[in-house]
Amino acid sequence: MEYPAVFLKPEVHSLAKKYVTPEVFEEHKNKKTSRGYTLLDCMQSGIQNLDSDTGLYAGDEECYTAFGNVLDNIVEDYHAPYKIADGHTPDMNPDHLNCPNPDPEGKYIRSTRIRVARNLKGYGLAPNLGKQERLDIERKVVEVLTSLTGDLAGKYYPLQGMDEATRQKLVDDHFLFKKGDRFLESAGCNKEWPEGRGIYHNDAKTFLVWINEEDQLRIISMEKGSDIGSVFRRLCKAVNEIDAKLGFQHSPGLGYITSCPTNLGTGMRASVHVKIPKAHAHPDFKAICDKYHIQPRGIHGEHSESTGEDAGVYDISNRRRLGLSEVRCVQDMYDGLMKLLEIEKS
Ligand code: ADP
Ligand code: CIR
Repeated sequence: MEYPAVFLKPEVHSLAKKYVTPEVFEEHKNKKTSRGYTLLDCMQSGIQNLDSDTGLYAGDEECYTAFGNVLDNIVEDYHAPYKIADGHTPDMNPDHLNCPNPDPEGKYIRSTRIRVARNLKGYGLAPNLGKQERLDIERKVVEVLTSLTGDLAGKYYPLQGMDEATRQKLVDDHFLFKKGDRFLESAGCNKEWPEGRGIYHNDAKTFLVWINEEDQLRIISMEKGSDIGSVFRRLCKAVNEIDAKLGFQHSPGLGYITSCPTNLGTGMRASVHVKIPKAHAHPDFKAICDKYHIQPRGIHGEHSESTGEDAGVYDISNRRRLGLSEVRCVQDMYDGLMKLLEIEKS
């Protein structure tokens, strides 16, 4: 096993390159997790995508501890100033949230969405799942989801066999994931696509669960408008019920375990689609986003741009996920959003 020579190219700036030096690689290259995953396997995404920021995915929970301090270093760098020894404490109690509707007249905010990433105990993570394991996970999760009642009651729609028009409409309407991008492809997350993948949702499409995408579960609560409290309350109820029945991979220092180290902790992204052309053009836009720990994206998913009738509409979400509670993640998004709205209005 050779150190990946492409990492020596000056344009590579990933965290994987930073922490897997040739010496570090030499020290850990022959180690394997009990599911057979190596450091080189974890690094494939960064090796095949030289523009990666992180450049590494975990194939199973053990990867986070199997290769000396490599993953700890990456996690602490990305999630600075958090230290794994500090410990991560979850809080999914919606009564602890203080987010009065930021836009009751609906002038700026189109929709609100909060998702968490979760993975089941006893299985590998997406990059290192075999076909049978993936199907087992799908079956178990669907069994639990179809037992939910009230506003969480819904149906499962497997990707396999879904007609193309239905699939495309679900993607265009912001409900469904696309096939994993080149980063996920090289990490191994797209194997045997679309088998074992699918989406569960209620009739109103306000509660959705993606199965076997980048993580085994992406649990999503969303609705039109800006009632963040309502969206969070529904999410908490769903996540707590699913957790009680299935059990999620979790560790005291890393929080909920996810395949991408950037999602560790809460696995949460709380976002609004909000029209803020003026705030976005403001010279301090980036500084404000950094100060309030929020991240802007285009509204068609990560790495998309806002154009046409969507010009000026941005996806604004929390940036921090580890070392703070789920409640605090939503609060981060809210506080940053309020600041951007203040600028937009002035
Ligand atoms: P994530 O990592 O949260 O799943 P993506 O950026 O890939 O993020 O988004 C997934 C899908 O969710 C996309 O179709 C995106 O448009 C949609 N989405 C994200 N936030 C919102 C929101 N606040 N309102 C409506 N749709 C949203
Ligand atoms: C990278 O390393 O740049 C990509 N793998 C993307 C990292 C962001 N995380 C994510 O989308 N889950």
